[in-house]
Amino acid sequence: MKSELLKRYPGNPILTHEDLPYNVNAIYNPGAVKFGDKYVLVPRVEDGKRDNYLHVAMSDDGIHFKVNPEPIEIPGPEEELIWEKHKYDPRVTHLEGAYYITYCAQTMTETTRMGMCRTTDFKTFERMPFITSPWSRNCALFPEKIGGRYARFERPMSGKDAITFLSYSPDLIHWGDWKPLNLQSETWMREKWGIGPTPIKTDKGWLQIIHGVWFACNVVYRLGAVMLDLEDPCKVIGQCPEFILTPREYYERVGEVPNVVFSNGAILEPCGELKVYYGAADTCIGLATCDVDDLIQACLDGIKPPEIISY
Ligand code: M1P
Repeated sequence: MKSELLKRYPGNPILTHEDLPYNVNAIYNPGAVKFGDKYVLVPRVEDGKRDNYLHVAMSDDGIHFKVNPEPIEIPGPEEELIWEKHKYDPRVTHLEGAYYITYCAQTMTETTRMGMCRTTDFKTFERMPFITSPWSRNCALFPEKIGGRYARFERPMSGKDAITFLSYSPDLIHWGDWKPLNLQSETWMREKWGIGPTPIKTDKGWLQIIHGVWFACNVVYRLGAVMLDLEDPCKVIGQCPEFILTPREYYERVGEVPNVVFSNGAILEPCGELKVYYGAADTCIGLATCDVDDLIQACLDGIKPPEIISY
């Protein structure tokens, strides 16, 4: 590759703390989805106390967004709400006519598990049961059933066992039949990696954007991509060997957590343009795009089984 596949929107960052009418530390890591003719982002917003909330931001063109000043409310009983002092890293999936948001639900003492809610209008949100036990994060729901069951990816929080698993459910509540997703992770993503946005269906397979972490003297988060089998998404059919976006710009290098590009939201346009929304330095939101066919080809031309190491 001559350069990274994702190209930044020249007007980046597209959202910053200045886009909210009160004191906000950071706005970043948005889920993204098309809602009729509107573009919706669901960003993570850290207020002036560093408490984390999800908001809704809407746009007509996928570039200029207006953020609702009020955070998303997901009503529920007190014994459930104590599990989510903070909500962050949402993925939005359009599934069977509704929009599902999976998010990290974190207590005051930093125990994290996956929460989920459902909406049809991005105004009211219906709480669903927690869908993982504690210490799970990076959960993305597939936009359709696979083999008659709902499917998702998720990953334990960190450490050497931070392996991404695929699991299935008959009802979006009870999950099982876990299978590991094995990638070649020796180089730029050798420390750990995780699922990015909701998997994107293409006629050649599921396109999955991921983030990968390198740790030497400091941590660097980059973006990558893989192609997965349509019927068995644990089967990797190609992996782009190089990262597709790395922190280079000032707003990606400097911020709350320096040297981070992290994506949990992307939208594929009918013309084939892929819009990837990403958190930059855990501080603001950037947009980068590419032709989806170039990305798919880079995966299919890249690392293929059996070069992919199994656990
Ligand atoms: O600070 C970088 C990222 O760290 C976490 O990601 P992961 O769980 O994959 O290590 C998340 O807190 C994420 O929000 C953050 O951008």
